[in-house]
Amino acid sequence: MANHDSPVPLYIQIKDYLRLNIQNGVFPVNTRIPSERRLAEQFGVNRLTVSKALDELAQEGLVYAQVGKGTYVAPVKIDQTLQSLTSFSQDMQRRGYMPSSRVIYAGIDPASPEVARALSIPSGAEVAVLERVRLADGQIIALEQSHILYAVCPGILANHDFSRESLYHVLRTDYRLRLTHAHQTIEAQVVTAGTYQHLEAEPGTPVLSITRVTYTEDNTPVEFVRSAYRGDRYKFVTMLQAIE
Ligand code: 16G
Repeated sequence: MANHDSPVPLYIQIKDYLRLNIQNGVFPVNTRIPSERRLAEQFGVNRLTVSKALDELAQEGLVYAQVGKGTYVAPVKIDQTLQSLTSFSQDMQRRGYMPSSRVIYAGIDPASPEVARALSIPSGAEVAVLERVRLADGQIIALEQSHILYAVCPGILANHDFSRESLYHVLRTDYRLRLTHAHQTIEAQVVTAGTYQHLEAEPGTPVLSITRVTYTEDNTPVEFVRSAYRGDRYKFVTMLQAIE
């Protein structure tokens, strides 16, 4: 039952109750939460109040509605935790810079054993390889070599100009891939002479080497990226939250 005398609005009380139960695992990921009608009865409120609570939880990415079936608990969103899964273009735009790219290589190649392992495909399977120098306001920030599972994006290199277009935008809009999470490692490294040349940086300058495997909603690895960010021009910022 909701506390009708509390200064906390009823829909917030319902939101808090649902959020707590989602966080505690009482309502596990991808299971249905009680119906609007049940919640309205349980809290002694009208269905509009419950519906407002559910709408807001959906906007916050905690639940999603399945038409005709009900409301389900959403998988944990990366951006609710520590970092968001952003593309270079989004990342730069958010920081107020104009992103651009120079394409160094674009081709459909057989996957090397390392790439094949990362993407869980057989060695030699086709991957679209895209190597780009990434710039912000005309300044070189990084060199990136992406390997994308070609089976999920046939024709991608022939139909797009990645010196202008965002890879994630194309994967999301043209190929309808829902890129939801990624596994990323970052380490400080001295890189090859060729990489320094592309970065137009003095050999020995600190570089952040990043590898990322990006997954779609159903956990399919679709992208394996190796990148080198100029340590003097780029830093990673992470928000940390106490575990209660
Ligand atoms: C980011 C990603 C990279 C992705 C690229 C797409 C890291 C370390 N890497 O740079 O995996 O391929 O964005 O950028 O953050 P785009 O959509 O702007 O082409």
